[in-house]
Amino acid sequence: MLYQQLASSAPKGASTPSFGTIKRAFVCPPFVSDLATRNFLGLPEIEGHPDVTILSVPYELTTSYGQGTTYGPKATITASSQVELYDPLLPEDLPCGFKIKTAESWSGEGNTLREQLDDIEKYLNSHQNNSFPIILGGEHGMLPAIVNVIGKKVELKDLTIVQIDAHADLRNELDGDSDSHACAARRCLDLGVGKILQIGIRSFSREESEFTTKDKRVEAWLARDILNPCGGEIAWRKWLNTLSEISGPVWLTLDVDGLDSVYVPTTGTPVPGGLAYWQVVETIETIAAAPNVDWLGADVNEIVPDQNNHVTEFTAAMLVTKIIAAHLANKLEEQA
Ligand SMILES: [Mn+2]
Repeated sequence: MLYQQLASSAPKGASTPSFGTIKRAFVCPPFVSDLATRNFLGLPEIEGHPDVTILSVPYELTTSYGQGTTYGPKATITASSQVELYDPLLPEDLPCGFKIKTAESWSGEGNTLREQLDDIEKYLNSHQNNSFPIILGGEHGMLPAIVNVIGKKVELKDLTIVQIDAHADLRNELDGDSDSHACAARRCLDLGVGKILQIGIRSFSREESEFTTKDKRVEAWLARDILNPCGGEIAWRKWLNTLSEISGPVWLTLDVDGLDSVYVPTTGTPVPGGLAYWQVVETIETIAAAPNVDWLGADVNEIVPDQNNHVTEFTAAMLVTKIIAAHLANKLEEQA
């Protein structure tokens, strides 16, 4: 798809993507088939009830630095056509006898931030069908809309959100805006979420640091502690143990900037000193394998493609594939 076409399909209010002189646009590689840009992993269309649904929310209004997350979902789906269908967790290649559906993208209705978040909620509600949802973003500001939808299924006080992120996203407001992506986790607590476990955090304000210390609903695992050459491994094992011991419903929110900027060079706010790719994989696999967890789904957000560097969307596509494989491995175990 041409950059111009994508720009015209961008949500109202999203500004022209720019990052210094680099154009933040997604230009489809020339040899990619139509199916590859439409369906995750380039899989054929399915009939009947899906086991996994890939949803696209190209939402961007409050990104504070680099822009272009609005092109993230499409770029991730296209990149996924190059991801291997083999995963060691599964006895057969993906889709491993299951049905994976890539839904039509959210179209960006609404003139204000609030209206757009309400419209995202409507879109997510229209795809509530007992399949496992994976939501591609778009910016992290969509998280409270997702939580509102989850709140229709489970008591939010019982919900644990596992947040992979460079930022705490616990500000009460940013630039006078309480719906900013920088406030996403704080708004989830306001909605009644019982627990937020954060990993990879390394960029936060004094206000956020004090909030985390005071509010027992938030546990922040700082990147500096888990990656420390002295004792980092011990902290990392504690993190994995904490995940294994979660009981009840879990939602995974994966802001790709939680990974080190090497893996996500074009995300909105790339931050050095972050998680390794394999640490994110291990986090996903540990949530999936936790004996008392009811894993409800995941969102993978802040994906910003670039014309000259496809690493960010490939990282996202591979992690989404891992989420699918880990979920389906669980399903197979339940069926056994
Ligand atoms: Mn975030």
